[in-house]
Amino acid sequence: MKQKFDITGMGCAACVNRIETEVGKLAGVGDVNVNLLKNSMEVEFDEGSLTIGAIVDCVKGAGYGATPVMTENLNLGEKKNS
Ligand SMILES: [Cu+2]
Repeated sequence: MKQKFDITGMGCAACVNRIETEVGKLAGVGDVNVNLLKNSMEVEFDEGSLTIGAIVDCVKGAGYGATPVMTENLNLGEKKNS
């Protein structure tokens, strides 16, 4: 599956490299894409061998913050009053 994360604490391209390297080491990760300008990360991984929480922990271990972004596939059940 593909999951997007909001990343905090990045300051330069070295931060991007560091996160991509660390997350890329996780078993089950297929592709990691970090965007410095958008402060976001997209990870493609095998949900059978890795959890979103483990990815968040990995980013935190590297010294940054990560929050999973809900995609349009996930209905949070929020309704707007009209
Ligand atoms: Cu940096």
